[in-house]
Amino acid sequence: MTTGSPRRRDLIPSTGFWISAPSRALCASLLLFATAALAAPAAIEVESAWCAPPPKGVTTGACYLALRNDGATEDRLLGVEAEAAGRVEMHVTKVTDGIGRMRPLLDGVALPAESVVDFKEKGYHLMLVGLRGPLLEGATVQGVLRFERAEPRPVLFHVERPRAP
Ligand SMILES: [Cu+2]
Repeated sequence: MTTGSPRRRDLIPSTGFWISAPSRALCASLLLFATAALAAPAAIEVESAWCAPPPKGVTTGACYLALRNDGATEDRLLGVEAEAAGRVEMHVTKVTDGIGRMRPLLDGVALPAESVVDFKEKGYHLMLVGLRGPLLEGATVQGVLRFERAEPRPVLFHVERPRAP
């Protein structure tokens, strides 16, 4: 569960050094650099990433992750790649009349500013389509997450049985 996940901020190391008069101009330009760095799109942090082991012989697999956007700007998960599968789709499952149906999220998944999007809680999942081998419990799946703003980042999914809700 992700109850009470810490809203940890990335640490910005302070530079506590004395400033002599001739270096003030240099310092001012360093300050400009620091401001530009802060204005860049914040990295999206992966809080958990796991795949459920599919039944034997099934060539698709469902994976889940929780993504934390600490930035002040909304971002969007646009795509996922994984070597273990031919392609990775983003799906949402909706239960109507007791039957769960999933449909693709063609526009990706919005990651609002300063919040966590937990796929499991929202009925979202990543669908590994065309698995190249069995997804066995205890194994890991390497992938890459692509965003609208943030840089692409690697992700490691752990194959494990779903935890009790
Ligand atoms: Cu699906």
